[in-house]
Amino acid sequence: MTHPTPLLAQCVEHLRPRIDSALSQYTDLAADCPAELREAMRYSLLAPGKRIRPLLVLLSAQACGGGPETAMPAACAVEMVHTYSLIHDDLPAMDDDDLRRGRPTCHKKFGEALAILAGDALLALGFEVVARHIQPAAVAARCCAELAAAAGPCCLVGGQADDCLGKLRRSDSEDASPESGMVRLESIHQRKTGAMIAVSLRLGALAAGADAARLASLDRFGRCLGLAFQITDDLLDVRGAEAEVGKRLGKDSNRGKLTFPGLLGIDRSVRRAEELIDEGCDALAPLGSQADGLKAVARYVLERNL
Ligand code: GRG
Repeated sequence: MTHPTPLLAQCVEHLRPRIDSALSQYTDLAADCPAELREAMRYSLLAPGKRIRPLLVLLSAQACGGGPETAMPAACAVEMVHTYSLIHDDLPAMDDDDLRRGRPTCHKKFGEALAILAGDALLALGFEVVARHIQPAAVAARCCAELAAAAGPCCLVGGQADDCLGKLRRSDSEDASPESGMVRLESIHQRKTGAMIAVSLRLGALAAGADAARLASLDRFGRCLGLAFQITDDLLDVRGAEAEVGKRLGKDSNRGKLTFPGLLGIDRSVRRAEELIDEGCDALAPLGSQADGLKAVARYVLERNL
């Protein structure tokens, strides 16, 4: 595995266990929740994910002068919504995957019905956590609205729908120019992957009371990071080590999906991801050294091998 930069290692060592402990507390549900449902939710949520999105929430709050505790409910909510999307994406009706976060997928372990319900429950719980625990109430309402938009029909679910409807097939672009293939690919991924990364940054900033100028810098950073994240995900799909990545690889290229390496080749995809990370880090300049944690995550995204 690539060793993270020392700065990232410090942030992660300090923050990741706190995120995991808060996720565990929020899913330590009352007796009214059926035990099997609780187990399926916690199995997927507490599995060893990278926690990139909650780290972005907390580091974005830090970049805007806020402490981790103010933004922790938003960090957990984003991870719950992300985990719901992974559980549903793995279902037989979607990507039909057996392995996730190095373990059997939720439906392989608990059956399809419980996996669907565990995803539904995590989605609802994420919004409850923001609505109840982000202060003041007006900020909580804004965070709920922004998270709903990022997870909803015009972003995450819409991008997934386009993907399921075959809009990411290579054959669709064979007659078209590589440029139009890139536009389509970037549009789907901006919604499917980018929106949840962008909203993670916005929620951290909102919880810390950031002004419009800081939000705008974080939006520019988020757009670059989201796309670079997807390019590295595509690169891992073609050249990663399955045991390290913890999910089935080669599936996108094998299923004829349009991918960045498929369109640009491996070397140009790597260069494009590097350019995006440089551009994203430049956008953080107005936030000064308080944004160093975010820059470290950006470098990690570039170098990640899981
Ligand atoms: C089912 C509504 C719905 C959406 C599914 C998340 C998703 C949309 C699809 C997953 C497949 C995929 C290729 C997504 C793009 C990149 C991505 C989101 C990877 C998974 O996120 P990581 O790498 O995973 O941050 P961990 O496990 O570390 O959290």
